[in-house]
Amino acid sequence: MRKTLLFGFLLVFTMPLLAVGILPAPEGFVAFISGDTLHTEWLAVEGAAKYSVNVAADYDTDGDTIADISVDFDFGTSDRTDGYLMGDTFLDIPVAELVLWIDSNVDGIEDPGEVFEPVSIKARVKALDPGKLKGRQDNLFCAFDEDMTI
Ligand SMILES: [Ca+2]
Ligand SMILES: [Ca+2]
Repeated sequence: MRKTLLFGFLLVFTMPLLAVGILPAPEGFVAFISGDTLHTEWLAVEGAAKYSVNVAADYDTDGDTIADISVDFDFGTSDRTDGYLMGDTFLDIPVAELVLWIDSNVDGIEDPGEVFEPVSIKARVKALDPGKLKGRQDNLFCAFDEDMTI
């Protein structure tokens, strides 16, 4: 009798945990720059509601041609403004959104020498399925594609 009760207890309280699905990393990820746009696309992940594209951009802020600052950007397909669906498996990111501004004199104005275009970027994507009892969305990213020199 006691064992049965314990089993029932465990079943009820572990069900939400069992329902937590960790989505696999998307496959077939491709990223390339076309004109002023970083184009990314990948294969659909079953169960994914949307996706998050992570871009790591490197900047040369002292003109020695060697990158010295790296900045991470995240772009969600749910934030897209191109009219497509958040579950669609591509995302175009304007390279202009990857510009780094270091306001060195903190005047709120882009002074000469404060604005930097990335010298190289790389990108990756992960699938998301947020919601109640669906757990943390720290799903796996695919591997970074190769560095793209701009
Ligand atoms: Ca440098
Ligand atoms: Ca400034």
